[in-house]
Amino acid sequence: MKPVPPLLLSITFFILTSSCNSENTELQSSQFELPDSGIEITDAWARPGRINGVSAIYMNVLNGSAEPDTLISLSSSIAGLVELHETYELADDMMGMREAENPVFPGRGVVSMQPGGFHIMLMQLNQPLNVGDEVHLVLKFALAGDISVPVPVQSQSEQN
Ligand SMILES: [Cu+2]
Repeated sequence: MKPVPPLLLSITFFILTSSCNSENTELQSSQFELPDSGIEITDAWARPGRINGVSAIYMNVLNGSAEPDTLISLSSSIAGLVELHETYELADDMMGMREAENPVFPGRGVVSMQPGGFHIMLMQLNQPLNVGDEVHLVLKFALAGDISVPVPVQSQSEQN
């Protein structure tokens, strides 16, 4: 992975610290209705972004299979680079982010991507993302295969 330019980091610090929710990246599966098998995505949304800039996608990933599944790759036609990121605490309440080292989704479990936790990072946007637009994202899992998700662009204030 190439070094992240400082501008990107400063934007992201703003994004990540604007809502801190880092505790519930992995939720009790009893709060969700798991599919009988395979992976289901719910409540996906993307932040607005500028051309050549960055955005982030949040969602719940429900794994209905008894087996853990691994995310192999991510792609979207609107971004040059798409990565699964995790956030971590730097010094003095600053949050950093990095590519998730071990993108495993537990069997019969839910991983909730939310601001301040896991997120799907869109970089090198080739078009602006405005509220009301839709992003098409493809997640490739080792077991579940390709999952194509339409992701609405929303403002943070729509999320409650
Ligand atoms: Cu990120």
